[in-house]
Amino acid sequence: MPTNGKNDIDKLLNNPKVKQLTGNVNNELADRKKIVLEKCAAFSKPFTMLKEDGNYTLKVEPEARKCFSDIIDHKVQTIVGVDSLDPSINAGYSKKRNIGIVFSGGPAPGGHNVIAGLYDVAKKINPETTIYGFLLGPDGIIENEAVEITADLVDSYRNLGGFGMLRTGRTKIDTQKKIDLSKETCRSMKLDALVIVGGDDSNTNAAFLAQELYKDGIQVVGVPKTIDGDLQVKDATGKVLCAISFGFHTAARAFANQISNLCTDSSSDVKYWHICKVMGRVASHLALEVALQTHANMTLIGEDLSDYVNTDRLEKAVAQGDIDYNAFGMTLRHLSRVICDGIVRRAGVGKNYGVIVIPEGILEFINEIQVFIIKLNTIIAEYNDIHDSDFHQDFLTLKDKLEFLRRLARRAREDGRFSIWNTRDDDLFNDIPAFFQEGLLMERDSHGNFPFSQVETEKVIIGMVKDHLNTLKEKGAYKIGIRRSYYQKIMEKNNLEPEIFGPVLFMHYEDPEFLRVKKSIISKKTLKQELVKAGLIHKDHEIPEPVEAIYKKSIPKFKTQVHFYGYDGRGNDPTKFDATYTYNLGLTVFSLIANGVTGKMAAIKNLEKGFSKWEPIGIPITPLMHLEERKGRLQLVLEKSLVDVNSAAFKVVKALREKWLAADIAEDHFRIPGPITFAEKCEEDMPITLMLNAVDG
Ligand code: FBP
Repeated sequence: MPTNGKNDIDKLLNNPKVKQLTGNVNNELADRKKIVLEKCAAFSKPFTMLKEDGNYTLKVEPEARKCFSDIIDHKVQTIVGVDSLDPSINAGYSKKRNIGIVFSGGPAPGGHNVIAGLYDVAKKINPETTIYGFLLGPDGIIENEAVEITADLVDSYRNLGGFGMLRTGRTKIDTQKKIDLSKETCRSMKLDALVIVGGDDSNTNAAFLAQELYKDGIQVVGVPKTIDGDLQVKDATGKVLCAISFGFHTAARAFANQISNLCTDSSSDVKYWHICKVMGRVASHLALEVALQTHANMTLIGEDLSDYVNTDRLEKAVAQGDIDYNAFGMTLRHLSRVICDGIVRRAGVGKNYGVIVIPEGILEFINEIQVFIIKLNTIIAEYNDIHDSDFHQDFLTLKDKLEFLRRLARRAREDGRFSIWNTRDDDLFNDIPAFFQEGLLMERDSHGNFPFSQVETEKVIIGMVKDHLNTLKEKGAYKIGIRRSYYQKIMEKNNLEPEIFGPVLFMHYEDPEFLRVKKSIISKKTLKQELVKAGLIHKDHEIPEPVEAIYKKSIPKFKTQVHFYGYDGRGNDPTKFDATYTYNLGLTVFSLIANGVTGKMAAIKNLEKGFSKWEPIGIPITPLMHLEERKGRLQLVLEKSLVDVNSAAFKVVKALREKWLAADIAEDHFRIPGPITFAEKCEEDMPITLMLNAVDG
């Protein structure tokens, strides 16, 4: 009987087992959503109050005082739990509210739990309170696009990664028109409070909106989000208020897992160098944490490079009674030499493989590139201002952009006062590869940030590394070390005397472990010359096969695999640390709102000391602001926290750098971080960076 194909497939698809196997939600995910997270001690009480904390010193930038007159003098406040409130206070605390929340900037694991925490407590205090979620980031506020957040919506995203519930965007509310439209939205929705979940730029935006909406009585509270980990808050004396933004731990763990797998693969297959670029637009916190999690062979840290001083150059200049400013900070060329040195040394002990971690924002710390970035930022911003147009629309191709720059260089030649782009800049810029020129000229985001994630940083660096390795190879300085026992075995098997050939072939034949072919032997021809010179073969004879085989084994091939870790880790479900942190941030947000706060960032103090010591606080944003060059102009922004080269975490990585490079006969020292799990006991329950920085002495 002929089978009815459609009926068969329908039957198969309706089979309960097939349905379960092909459903969107697996059991583990379903369980994850149901996990109830611990609350900080302050939230175990029915209500909260705020206590001013006078232990912190905040230094105010005079310009900020002018811009934020109503909120600039706010202080750090600690949230304390209380059993009851005075009825007059309770009326305000527990009133029905409309609260809007928005995600801003790149996604970060844990964002949904901020909403879950806020929703749970707000509804508990007053079930008539409504939480609205603005869609697609700040555009949702400007264009009044919002959804009401319901219990079902919260439950379907609890403990899950991404910002899928509301999605996100990078628009900056920076013009009077956008500010007016945002105010209009808040007023028409009768919002009591607006919550901005974002990084340094978005919290900067939150402060400006807090001031703008102050007279309307609409509160604005920020939440520290960014996988980059560069939103950390210390007071003027260095006391930590917020050790890390949420999302950092998860992203770092996700990157570390992948990179650790590469460590395993590369030390098994022993033929590739894996080049891993990891996100972090400017700061290298993620790379530093990945180094601690994986012990990859080499990890570059941007902040370390700018701290670099070429002492040889400096001493030479000092001896001549001069100062060599080029001795400060690392150049691309020097960086490529440092990488080559590690590769060559590992090859010398037979390890022609390994893993290198490169932070996405590394170029920001290389002087010559930084100069280009600043100059081009200014040029593009000025062009847009003067012409009331868009540089990238007006100059579509790289050729057009280069021609525009050439015209600027010509202008500089004719007009001495015009110095932003001179002939030297133009010549240097024309020396770099086209793909990199294109990268440096890429469109900045609405905050004026350079789009590092879109530039093939690793390609630039590895291109230079490859070139230099080729030079070293030609000079005979890049060779794979041959295990002494292997050499002896091959020679003896072929009835050749290892002790006779050894001193002719190798430079330090006395080395008990690894033998390096002499520098002068860089081809079959030079190999034969050495053998003939030593009288081991006649010039008309062939090189003995095993000798040639040993020589061939010493020739390195630098084979690379390039990886980018960013968006993948950013989309991971949160670690228990991030899930708990963000849920408590949501509770903190409500507490700040219910206690009448505006212009503050919700934060958890003592993150680095473990959950039992976590303390929810409100940090005033405006006293943290400083003036920074953006889009060619000085603007008030929250300062990005870079890796502190004097921190314990960095010092530890620096001290263990040589060990992890493992350019010796020992095994590699790779560390397997283990899977990200919600289980009670996991290997480490917070970023290693935080734990190290909290270690005394
Ligand atoms: P946020 O600071 O907005 O959280 O974003 C950080 C980040 O993930 C960087 O690490 C990366 O450089 C950038 O976003 C990528 O931007 P985009 O998502 O626009 O490609």
